[in-house]
Amino acid sequence: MNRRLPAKLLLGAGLAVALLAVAPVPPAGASGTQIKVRIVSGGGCTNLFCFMPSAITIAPGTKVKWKNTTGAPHTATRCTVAACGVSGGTGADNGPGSPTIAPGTKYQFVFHGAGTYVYYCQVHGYAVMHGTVTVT
Ligand SMILES: [Cu+2]
Repeated sequence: MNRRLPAKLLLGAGLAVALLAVAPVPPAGASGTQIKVRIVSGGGCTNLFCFMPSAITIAPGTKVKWKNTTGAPHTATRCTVAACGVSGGTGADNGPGSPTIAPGTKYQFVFHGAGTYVYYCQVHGYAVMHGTVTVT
C-alpha cells in the first residue's frame, strides 16, 4: 500500500523543521530577550514585599518586565542618593522609572547602557524594597 501524505502536510512539516533549524533558543539574558522580575509578598522576602530576583545580570537590549503579584501598588524607580541613601548606579539609561504598578499589572523597560541600575519602590521605600540590574 502506497499511502502518500498530502503535499500541504509535507510542506508544513518541512517549514516547521526549517524554522526550528534557524531559530536557536537564545541564552538567558541575551540581547533581544526578556526577563521577568516578580514583585512578591511574604515567603522568600526579608521584608513584607520584595523584587524577585532582586539582582539580575542582562545583556544590552534585554527587556525587563516587573509583574506585581501582590495586592498593593508598587513602583520600580531608579534610585537617587536623596531617595535611597545610595546612588542609582553607573548605567547611562534614564530608568527604570515606572508609574504606579497596580496589583496584577506589569511595567517593562528595555536596558541598553552597560553598568548598574539600582532601583527601589517609591511606595514602600528603599529599605523595604530595592533591586539591582547589571547590564554587561
Ligand atoms: Cu512597594
